[in-house]
Amino acid sequence: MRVIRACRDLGIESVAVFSDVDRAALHVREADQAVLVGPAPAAESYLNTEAILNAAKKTGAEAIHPGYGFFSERAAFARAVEDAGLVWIGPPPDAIERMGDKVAARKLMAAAGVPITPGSPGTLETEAEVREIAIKIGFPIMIKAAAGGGGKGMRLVESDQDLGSIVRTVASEAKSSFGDGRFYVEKYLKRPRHIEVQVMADKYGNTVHVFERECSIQRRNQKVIEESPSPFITPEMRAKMGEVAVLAAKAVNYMSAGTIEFLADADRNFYFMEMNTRIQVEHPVTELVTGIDLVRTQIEIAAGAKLPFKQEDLVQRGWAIECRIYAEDPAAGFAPAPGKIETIRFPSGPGVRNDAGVYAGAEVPIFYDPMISKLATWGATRSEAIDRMRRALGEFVITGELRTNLDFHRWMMTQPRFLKGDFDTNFISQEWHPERNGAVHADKAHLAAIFLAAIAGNQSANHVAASLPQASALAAGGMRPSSWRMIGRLDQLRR
Ligand code: MV4
Repeated sequence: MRVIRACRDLGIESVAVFSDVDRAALHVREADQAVLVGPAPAAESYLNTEAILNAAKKTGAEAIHPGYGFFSERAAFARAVEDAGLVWIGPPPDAIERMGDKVAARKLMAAAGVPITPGSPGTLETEAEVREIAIKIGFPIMIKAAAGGGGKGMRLVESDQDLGSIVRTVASEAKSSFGDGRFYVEKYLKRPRHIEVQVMADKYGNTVHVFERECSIQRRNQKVIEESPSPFITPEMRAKMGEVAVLAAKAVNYMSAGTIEFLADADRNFYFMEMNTRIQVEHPVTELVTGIDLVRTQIEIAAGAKLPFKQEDLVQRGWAIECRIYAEDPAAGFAPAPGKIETIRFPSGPGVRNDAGVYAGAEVPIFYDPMISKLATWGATRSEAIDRMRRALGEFVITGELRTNLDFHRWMMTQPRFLKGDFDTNFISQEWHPERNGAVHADKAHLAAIFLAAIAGNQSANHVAASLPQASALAAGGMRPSSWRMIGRLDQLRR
């Protein structure tokens, strides 16, 4: 949907591809043309290079945008696109490949003058080598599988006592999970923040950064809330991070949109973690504070245009926050909870942007990431952006057999530490206790549902429960609808 919109703004026709279960998806309805590429399993459809290239040939498409999903960060696919004589709207395949190898990227970044977490320069083989590094940098340390990434194949070592057994565990797990037993060592950062910098580069060596995004609100290595600016960094740190991000991009002759991810410690030291060689889910917050259309710019750059802005043209204005709205159950460990959407009401109004991929009557399939929408708000200040997010979340209604994380986000927008900007990557695991926070919601929502179901008459209590996110928001202390509003809602339920 995001790419279709950028194309439409540019007067370019779009072709969507879809799998069997996405036949009725919003992007299929909205694109100028749509082509079926195979059955639900991604390997047979969205990751089927031949089917995608055939779809392009059949429709006369001239370029392929990989989005942030299946096609992105796949150097072989990017090469196949270029070999077929099509334009790849993304970074050079070589850059994708070089950043995809975590150890090689770490070495390359160190050589380019980008700060990396203290640790081993390359991969290690033995316990003795690990110990030597550990003595130099001090415990605790992290042992990371070379072929891991995204938090997989990573282990903390608190002291020399556990070192031997953990080295053996990481090596054997890495061998069995990734077919590659190599590992490296880093100093362990205790309460790190995840702060990333957007970069954009054209084919002519012009490279700029488009400031930072604060992405520390995550659970199990999945971002949930992002914002820009970061409430943590100083102007000096911002300037330094931007400068370093441009160095990192230039080191791989980068082109198109990309993101340099950093871990920052409490002392505001920051270290390169990895580069995402794609446009990211959280790009709207950058667009909201800079006024730049990153996706449109990607397309223009791929077509051979010069970067339409210089570093000194770019400024951050105000504050933007994004909540990822998923079909998942926060009370059940955020397990996917997809299904059919019966009715949906999207928030709108001043400062609200909702990039949704669904509509009333659509099904969120179980096969892919169960994302419903990216809800972003803008405000002149951080507190205005948060107030607007609270309002937007209050307006957001989704009914049907699926569950959503809307209540989780409503809870987040009331959290004192979040409101102060005082958080790190451990926030959700430390503060979210579904048996405490989630259960309160469920109980009160359930009571309200039973009450209303009795009056509404012909609908089951469960059905009504799903249709009443406001009831649980009320339980969270967020909203207090008056009696006449409740009566208005009863009228809606009867329809
Ligand atoms: C770390 C770390 C602490 N110290 N490395 C997790 C994802 C992977 N790409 C890197 N990760 C981490 N690496 C050192 N030396 C803590 C994490 C980490 C984390 C990082 C970013 C966002 C969320 C996270 C959640 C848990 C652990």
